[in-house]
Amino acid sequence: MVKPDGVQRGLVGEIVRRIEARGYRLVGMKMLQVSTQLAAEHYAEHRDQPFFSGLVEFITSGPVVAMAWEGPGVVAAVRVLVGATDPRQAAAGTIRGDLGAFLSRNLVHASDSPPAAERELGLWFAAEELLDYARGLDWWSMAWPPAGG
Ligand code: FUP
Repeated sequence: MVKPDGVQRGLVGEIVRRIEARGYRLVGMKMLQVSTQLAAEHYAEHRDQPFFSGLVEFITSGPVVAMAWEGPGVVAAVRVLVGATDPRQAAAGTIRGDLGAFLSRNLVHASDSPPAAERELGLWFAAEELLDYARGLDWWSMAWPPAGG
């Protein structure tokens, strides 16, 4: 997801480009104004944290762009592309390391495990909003990897 700071800063295209260029397939995408209820469900694991109310306030402060990406190893690979939670600690070359500002304005959210991705896709998308299709590119970028690759 591109968070409100990414939308406000005009970085939606740059963020999509980086994941797309990595070879993964975009299978769902929408812009929405997040409700307090969806924000609270999404961040349920942080409910008892002191930063929870600020997190909900931020994520509901303006439109976000929610995305679903598909391909082998996509969850772990996108976490690598995104970088460490705090942009000041994130490696150069990552989305947060190159473009992020600070911890509570870190541009993007990415699911941290396949089960989390399943849960979050269920929260953010209706089944019919996730598309099943193939691209010619997939043979080169993500399907049939060579042994060990
Ligand atoms: P990440 O999975 O990298 O997005 O990070 P977390 O799920 O651990 O945290 C979710 C969001 O909470 C972060 F994007 C930023 C915010 N956060 C704070 O504002 N303060 C903290 O101390 C930790 C996280």
